[in-house]
Amino acid sequence: MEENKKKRIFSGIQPTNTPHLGNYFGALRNWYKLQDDYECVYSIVDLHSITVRQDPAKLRRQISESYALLLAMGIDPEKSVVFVQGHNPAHAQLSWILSCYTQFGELSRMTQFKDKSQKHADNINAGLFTYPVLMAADILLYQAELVPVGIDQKQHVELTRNIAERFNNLYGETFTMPEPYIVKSVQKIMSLADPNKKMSKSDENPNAIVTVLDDRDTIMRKFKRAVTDSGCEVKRGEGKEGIENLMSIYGAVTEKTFDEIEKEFEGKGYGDFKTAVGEAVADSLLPMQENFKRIISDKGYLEKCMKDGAGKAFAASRKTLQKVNRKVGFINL
Ligand code: ATP
Ligand code: LTN
Repeated sequence: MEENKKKRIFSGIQPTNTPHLGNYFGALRNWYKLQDDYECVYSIVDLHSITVRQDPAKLRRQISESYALLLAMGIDPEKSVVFVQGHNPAHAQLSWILSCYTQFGELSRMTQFKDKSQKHADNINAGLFTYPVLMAADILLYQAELVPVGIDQKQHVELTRNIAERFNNLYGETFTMPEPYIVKSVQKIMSLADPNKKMSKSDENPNAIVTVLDDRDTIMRKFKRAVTDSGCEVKRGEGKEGIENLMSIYGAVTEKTFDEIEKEFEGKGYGDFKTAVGEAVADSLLPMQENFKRIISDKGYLEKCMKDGAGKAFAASRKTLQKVNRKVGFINL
């Protein structure tokens, strides 16, 4: 009997800083939810992170912490492949090959490149420019069908599809066509300091971000200070982006709809609402924070998981790399 094969999923997160609520609700929480129904491959993308200057000691710590966080949020290394990108050399190899099938003009149109080269005008390096090709290699190496990401990464997944299609047209069916998997209600969590900007790990203002490791007092303080408007009704509407953002966060935690939230807070002010959001977030993060403390202090376990993950990732990607090598005319030994 034909085995009912599960669809393959790939996603990655940069170990640039502690993940925030945008990363968590927009992407990471879905990684956890998907692992029973899909064959999942999840990566800490260290190679991507050095497109922006990193402090080496801090980066090393962040890689371990990001890895431990994935386990702490319930991603099971026995069920899913969890690995550090740089531990599988196939990513850099395929990335080089695919860069020869990607046009300069295509990469110039990427909004993340445009944003980041403005932000880091003193270091517009070639890696920042070819970043999306490495991301395409990540996805295509594992023949992933779905890529759970926030909406800001949709353009990169579309470029991945273009590269895959071009390669398939030239050499015959080689890569599976990936689709982005974006959860609509939390596709973009905004900064608490400026609700017109996305919450971003690289924001210099610590009050703009709630990280998944912030303690209860910090979470409550940041939500109390969150920028809203001069009104007082907990409702969506013109000029109420700050409140709407808090409603999305509250909805993400409690799984309540906007309408339900508006009803719940009818007749109550912003103060009460902000306290409720803070408490709901702090309560929901607590179990993960406790798991994290346990896992990060067990270096032996972490290293074993990383090693096993790297081995599984290498095994899962080997066939694709060999196929690509053969198609372009290289010799596989
Ligand atoms: P940086 O600011 O350093 O670029 P980032 O905050 O965008 O980092 P990434 O590591 O690039 O974080 O993203 C990890 C995942 O989180 C991606 O799938 C991305 O789409 C998603 N994501 C990032 N920011 C948000 C946000 N504000 N809302 C929803 N999803 C987000
Ligand atoms: N570019 C992504 C991180 C990333 C990724 C990937 C996401 C690297 N490789 C492959 C999905 C699939 C980001 O900045 N969030």
